[in-house]
Amino acid sequence: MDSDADLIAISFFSGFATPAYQLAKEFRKQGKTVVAGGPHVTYCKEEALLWFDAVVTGEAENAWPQLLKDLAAGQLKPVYTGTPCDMKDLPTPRYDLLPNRFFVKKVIQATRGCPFSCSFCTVPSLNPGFRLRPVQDVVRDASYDRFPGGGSERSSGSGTITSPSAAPTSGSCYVK
Ligand code: B12
Ligand code: SF4
Repeated sequence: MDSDADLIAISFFSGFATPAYQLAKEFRKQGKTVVAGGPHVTYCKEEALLWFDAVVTGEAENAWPQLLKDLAAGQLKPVYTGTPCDMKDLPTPRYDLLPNRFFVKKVIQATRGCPFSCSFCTVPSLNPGFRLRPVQDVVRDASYDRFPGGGSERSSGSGTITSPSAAPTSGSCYVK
């Protein structure tokens, strides 16, 4: 809980909503501005707003810069509505910032969305359409090796693999 951050941003699945709300409460007690995004917040924003200063629904890429500008101007709004983003030129994540307790640090995103529409699944509405990142961007992310100590984090190549020709499966399409 010790942090000198100006802004605390939390991402969580529905199953972790209760501990995420408790975290938000503790950070707000310290006077921090606390915001959230992700699947649960997207579908339960009124509930989340009881605990957070602001929520971002949908995809963050198009909404996050405005949130930061508003925060800097002291004009944070309660809700920012993200829209499906262009998958070209997404920056490489700062994998090196993840703490060592992460089992696999280098999780690489190649596609977003899904060509299917299973009724129970968050993906068709949270990440509409089926979008691919340019191959060179994915290769750039895969080549990231700026880990502390100079070594390259070896990952088992986990990722979400979906293609228009794949058969729908129950649950998220995750292949290791
Ligand atoms: C990869 C993945 C995993 C991997 C994670 C590997 C890792 N090291 O990170 C593994 C296999 C471990 C996993 C496990 C589980 N998963 Co999972 N997983 C996914 C998957 C396929 C991709 C998530 C991802 O990283 N996407 C890439 C990022 C960039 O996209 P994103 O998360 O959508 O985030 C965007 C927005 O949501 C938003 N956003 C998200 N967070 C935040 C935070 C802030 C502050 C802001 C502003 C915006 C924001 O901006 C982002 C960029 O646009 C999704 C399905 C999907 N295709 O989205 C399911 C999904 C997230 N998983 C889900 C579930 C249920 C689980 C499990 C609980 C399953 C289980 N019963 O065990 C476990 C929980 C494990 C745990 N302890 O946390 C559900 C969550 C549903 C819900 N209502 O919350 C999803 C949505 C699948 C589904 N369709 O139902 N998962
Ligand atoms: S469960 Fe799998 S196949 Fe069905 S919509 Fe979700 S990601 Fe696509």
